[in-house]
Amino acid sequence: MTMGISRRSLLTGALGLGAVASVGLPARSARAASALKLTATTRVIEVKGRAARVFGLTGPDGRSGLMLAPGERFAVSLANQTRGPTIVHWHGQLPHWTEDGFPWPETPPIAAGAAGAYDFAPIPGTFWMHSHQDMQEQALMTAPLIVRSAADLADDRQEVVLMLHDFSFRPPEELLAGLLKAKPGQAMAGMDMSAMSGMGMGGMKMPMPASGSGMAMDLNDIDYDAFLANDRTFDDPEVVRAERGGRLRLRIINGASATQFWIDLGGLQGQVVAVDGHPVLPVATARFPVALAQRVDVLIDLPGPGTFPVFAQVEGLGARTGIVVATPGAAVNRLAGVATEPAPAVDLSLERHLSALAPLAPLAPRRPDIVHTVTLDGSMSPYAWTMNGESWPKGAPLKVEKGQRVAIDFVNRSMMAHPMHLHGHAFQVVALDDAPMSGAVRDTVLVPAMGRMRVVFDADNPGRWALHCHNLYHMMAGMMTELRYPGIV
Ligand SMILES: [Cu+2]
Repeated sequence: MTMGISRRSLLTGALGLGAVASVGLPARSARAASALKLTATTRVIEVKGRAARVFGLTGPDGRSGLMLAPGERFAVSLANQTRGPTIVHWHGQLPHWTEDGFPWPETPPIAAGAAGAYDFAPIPGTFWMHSHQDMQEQALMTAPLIVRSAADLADDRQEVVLMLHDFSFRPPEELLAGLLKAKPGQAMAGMDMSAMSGMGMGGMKMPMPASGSGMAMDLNDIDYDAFLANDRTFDDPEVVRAERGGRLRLRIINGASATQFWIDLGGLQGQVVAVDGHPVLPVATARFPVALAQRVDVLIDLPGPGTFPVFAQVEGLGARTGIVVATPGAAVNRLAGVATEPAPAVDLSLERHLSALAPLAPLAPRRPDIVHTVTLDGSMSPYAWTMNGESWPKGAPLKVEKGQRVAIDFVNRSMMAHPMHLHGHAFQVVALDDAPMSGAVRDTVLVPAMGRMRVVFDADNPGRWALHCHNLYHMMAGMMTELRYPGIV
């Protein structure tokens, strides 16, 4: 058995959540002729010893999500086997707007018992899928969407998917209602925290980093019951078996609804090689943040035999989750679900070091044809979040025309960082707080509290596209707008 084959068979055993690549298997070619079946369903998982009924998105092999081979089309039939309507967004992919999985009037949700069809050429990288219907995302209607490239195959690394979630036993509608009940002037810090905790509300404050202003930023709107890595808590983590000296490609997906994490590789060194599916110049790191909806690909070469936990710690808290990588025969001991020190607020410490491998305009920087300024405002009490002063569905769409180079200046005037996501386009980060950079190409960027950020993209995908904060509760409270091309509606 060659090393390559043994890696591939290891891979099959190691992917707890991500769909397994059946690369090289005869089934693959047969599959291309017909759509891959993806099922929106309900399932029961165990969280802290209690059964929890959650949603799921199950691929043709019975695992969560999809993994596509190099060059394979995203030809998918999505069967809705839940009791209500759903619609699933292929986060970061660039399909025709009517296949994006957003509930526009022209693209209504899939009724219970019905199916939707999708067919487009996906871009390679680490992506994910999640419901854009109501608050189904919080109830785990989320899954990995991995599109492998020929280079991935040639690199022959063991693929490990690490998908993060926040979890509450309470229905998300109840959590949102609790937040919306906050009255003006009810400062979160001064509230009876035990009562708030009973309502599932977090709303903690932390001093602004690198600011002598004494201002406090807001974190963690919701007081969650658990944090999951590949659907499991750290009391009972997924154990990924790897060879001694194994070479891994860790695909981290923050699929949480309102929680941002610090990834800590424990004793390992990693190289960040892609964010949001888009390659970057490698950055060596052992600890880095991953904002809501973002993905980070990290190459890790194991130094030898042993047990290697990969921690994901919640910003502002000691709570953590993660997975454990272990070589054959290595003992796996129980790890504490709470770190000794709370993690700081998630920041731009990684973002500042990122540089796209394929920037938008590598040789002749082109000035934007149009600049849209998008102000981000809001507060925890009253719980209201706006873009350009308006709450979705109110507000004027941002207009762009095909062929334009578009800049969006995000101006955050609130005390909370917002992970802003644009559908249907990949943008490049070109300025942080007015300092120019040739940053990462992404689909989701964290705009820091009281910070500014410029992203630029080429308007090449006509349609109606959502632009919103990926904190689910902020989006539900109105932090969403539309990017619209002429002639669509
Ligand atoms: Cu937000």
